Amino acid sequence: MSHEAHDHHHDGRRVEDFRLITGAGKYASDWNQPGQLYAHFVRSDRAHAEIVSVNTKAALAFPGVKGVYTGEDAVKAGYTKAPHTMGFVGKGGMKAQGPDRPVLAHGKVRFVGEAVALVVAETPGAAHDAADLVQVEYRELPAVTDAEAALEAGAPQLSEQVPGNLAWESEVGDEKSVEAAFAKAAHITKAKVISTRVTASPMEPRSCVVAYDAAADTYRIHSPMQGITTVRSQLSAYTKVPQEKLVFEVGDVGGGFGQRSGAYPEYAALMIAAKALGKAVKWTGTRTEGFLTDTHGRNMIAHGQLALDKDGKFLAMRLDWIVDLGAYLSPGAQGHIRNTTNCMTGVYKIPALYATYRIPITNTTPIGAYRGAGRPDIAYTVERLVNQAAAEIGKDPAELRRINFLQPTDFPYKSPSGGEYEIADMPGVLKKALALADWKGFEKRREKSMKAGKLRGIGISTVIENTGLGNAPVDEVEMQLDANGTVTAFMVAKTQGHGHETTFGSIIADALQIPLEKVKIEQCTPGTTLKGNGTGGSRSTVGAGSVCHLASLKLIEEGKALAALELGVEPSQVAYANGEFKSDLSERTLKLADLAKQKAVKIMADGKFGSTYPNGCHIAEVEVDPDTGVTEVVSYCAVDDIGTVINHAIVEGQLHGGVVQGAGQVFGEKITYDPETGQPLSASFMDYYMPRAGLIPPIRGEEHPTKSTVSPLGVKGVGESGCTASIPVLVGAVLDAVKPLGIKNLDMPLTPARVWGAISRA
Ligand code: MCN
Repeated sequence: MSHEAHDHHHDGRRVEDFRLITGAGKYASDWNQPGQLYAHFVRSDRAHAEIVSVNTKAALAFPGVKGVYTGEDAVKAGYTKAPHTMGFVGKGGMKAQGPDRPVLAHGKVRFVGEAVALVVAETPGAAHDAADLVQVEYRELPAVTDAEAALEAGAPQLSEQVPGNLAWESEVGDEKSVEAAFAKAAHITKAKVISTRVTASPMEPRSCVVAYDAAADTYRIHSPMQGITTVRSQLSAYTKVPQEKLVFEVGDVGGGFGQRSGAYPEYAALMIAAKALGKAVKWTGTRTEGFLTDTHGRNMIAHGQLALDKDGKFLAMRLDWIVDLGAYLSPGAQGHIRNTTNCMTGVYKIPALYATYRIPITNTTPIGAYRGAGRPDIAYTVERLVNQAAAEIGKDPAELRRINFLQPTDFPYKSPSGGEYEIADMPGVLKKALALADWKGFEKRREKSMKAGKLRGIGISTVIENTGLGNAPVDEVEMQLDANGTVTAFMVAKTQGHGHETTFGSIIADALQIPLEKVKIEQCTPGTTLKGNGTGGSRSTVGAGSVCHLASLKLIEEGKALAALELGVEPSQVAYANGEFKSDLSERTLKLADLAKQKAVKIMADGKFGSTYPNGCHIAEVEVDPDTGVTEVVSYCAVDDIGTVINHAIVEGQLHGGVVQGAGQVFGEKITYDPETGQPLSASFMDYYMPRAGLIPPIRGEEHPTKSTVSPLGVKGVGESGCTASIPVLVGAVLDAVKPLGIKNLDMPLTPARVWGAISRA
């Protein structure tokens, strides 16, 4: 995507990068408090067990140790109910029910890695060594780590609060009309689609420093997070400490990907210790702790059915979902339901829909938001069904899509599952993508690959996703104009590497027609009372970004009023351009800075926007080596509609990152548990795959914007688009490559061993 920067005041390069790549960033573990102590967590090495006793004597006697805290301390503090956001009403009025989660395990451990005790000492080494001396006696219980197994009769029962291990059950759509449509279908496609359990692996491990101020009875908390508001309200719900007593400090964040959006129990445990010891307590998580305890993502199983008429028109879809949320309902769990439901019928006209959901609990790490949070899972399911249907009825998958697309005239469109798509042009997106990828020339390329001994396949996905909507009542931006002409915008969204300083800065610089250097973005200032959503759900640009625009317009209006006073004219007689106020009735011009000479000019703006629906068509080609099962992605094309683009380079980066993150899941990433013992078998990068730079060739991309009607800037989100589209397209390409061998189904991860195994059997 080579484009000029949207903003003509700078070259489009990210303004934060110099700081970040020269080591001048400040991440959670760079925060230190005078006299701080160091924490180490004792973690469960059992998947499911009763805690018979926790003996802390030897640990307490270890030199340098200041305190050891256990589940009893957590229960005494009343820190026992982890918040979760599964507020939807399910089948028969059912409310989601999970086991209570004490901050430190009490009575029982429910997954390997669960924190059982907290050791605090003068040095990190002493805390670590002493932690080894904490003796936990367990009575082991049978564990279940597989979602389907957990729901079977006779499965180990994990919680009295959750009969049959079923935390929630629900349905959407109209069962009767779906039955009727299936009864008259000319063809029915059935598939079991598994979106594997993965983890986000941000560069910065989870870490936290908590200081307690006894005089003010406040906690100061440093931690990597995706925004203050969610974490603050959740931690307050967990601990019953009022929100205004929790002051968060967050500097740079080394990646979040959804995993840094919620309040983790460790933070509350550190609060207990900081208060008891009267000293700041610092914990820096290790990578393995991350694998074990940072919320995992995806982990859904869908039994899908698609009914088609004789011409290939879609009649109805049926889905049976199992969404395993792990040992406890995590704060971010709701997204998995909301986002899968919202775009359940994808970009297609599917008149009848019926879906059932079941959420089991298992002895595994809790599941939370992970880049897409349900959006890639539903897109993968629908696209697998569409591709398989095309193969079964012998139709070109692009053509099958074209005849079933929602048409531009169908928008705004209300989907059978309640999504309200604003605008899209799927036929236009498809046409561009087919041309870009030279879809028609594929057979020739396939033959050429065949001559070289390779199986070539092509994949296509056409997807849509909901972005923008958040739980906060409004997104607020406070704007301050200073005497040196600097405009600072304050908000509670939080960049984790996305480049908000550049994009939000340029939204303001554009509206005010001033250089980007004159704009400062301040996110999540400690103690802020601003309302707004954190960064997640690809909502920041639609939300906070749009309000940056509105705030700038408001500043101009406010400025006109102030300038009018100075110039002795009416505000309506003042014009604004390029940082200057002028009036035909006055010789003088006033600069923005002049308005703030006496005191800073401050304004507040807010906005509440609905969901926006970015969409796109990705096409990829792969070559599979039948002798080794190794897949090479040889071409990747992406046409995306994300509405107005603020910064092309950043958007390209977001898409690229998302595509590769999806590719990671497709080709190797998978969290695995031993089914017998419930032990995780992938708790380090020795046994968990990471996509490398060479996995995806340079992406050939084009934009196909339809302006969002939801945001005053016309923007749609982009942060999750890449992985939503790339998972189905890459799996589809591999399946297409092995199709001539009669292989119809392969589940992720498509490792060389798995692909080779399937080829050998075929
Ligand atoms: N942008 C733009 N024009 C648009 C839309 C977006 O220039 N029309 C820019 C934005 O201004 C922003 C970036 O693209 O700089 C992403 O914007 P947006 O789609 O609004 O998403 P958010 O800023 O809300 O980011 C959240 C999203 C999610 S949900 C995950 S998960 C994710 C992702 O972004 N995590 C990331 N991308 C990530 N990128 C990095 N580097 N690190 C993460 O943790």
